[in-house]
Amino acid sequence: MDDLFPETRERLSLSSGAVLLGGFAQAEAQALLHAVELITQQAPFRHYRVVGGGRMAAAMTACGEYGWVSDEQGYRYVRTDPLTGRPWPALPSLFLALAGRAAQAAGYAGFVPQCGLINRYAPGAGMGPHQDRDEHTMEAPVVSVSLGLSALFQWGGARRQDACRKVPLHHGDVVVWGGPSRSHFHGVLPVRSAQSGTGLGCRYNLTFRVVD
Ligand code: MD3
Ligand code: FE
Repeated sequence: MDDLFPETRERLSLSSGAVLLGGFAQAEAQALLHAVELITQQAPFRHYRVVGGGRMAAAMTACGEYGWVSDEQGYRYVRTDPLTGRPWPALPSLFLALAGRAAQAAGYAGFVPQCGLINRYAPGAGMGPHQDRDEHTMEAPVVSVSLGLSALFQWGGARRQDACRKVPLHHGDVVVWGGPSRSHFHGVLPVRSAQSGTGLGCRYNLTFRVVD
């Protein structure tokens, strides 16, 4: 999955409000990963249970005013990390600034996230098609940043049965999901190793969200 023509990926409108900013976070990638490392010292990665049994293939943690969790009460945003009983670590200013700049570049001014959700995919891990609708407001876009191993993102439509398009996401890519795209189905095919030249053994995805 080498990126032979990165210039053609610089800015790509996926559909109805979603904009791929290829390599937008590349220059900051190491700093972002360092910030992730610091966050996970306070709020370690964990595998949540999924409704219906089993556990999520991606390990997760969060920072900011809210974190997303899955427990016996279902999927929801909470202010306290259930693993530690402490508030989630603060959103680093690096995250806030990047999310704001990316949203701005995609046409969404004044984006101030309340949650930075961090997903870690070991080789073989993916995420089945789903909608993100646990936030109490769907007005704001979601900003996502891909780091480490590449992945094939599955981009669907407003209905589960709508056709999916496969979009490769590479180290440093940022996607802003606003407007109608905000409620579209999406997923991640199982990540394969040996897809990246970053030297990282996993894929990391940061998503920045407004919750309420
Ligand atoms: C489109 N994460 O955390 S990021 C998730 O790569 C999630 O870890 C995937 O789906 C990942 O919920 C995909 C891209 C993404 C994130 C949120 C969205 C696309 C989205 C919300 C609405 C529409
Ligand atoms: Fe999602």
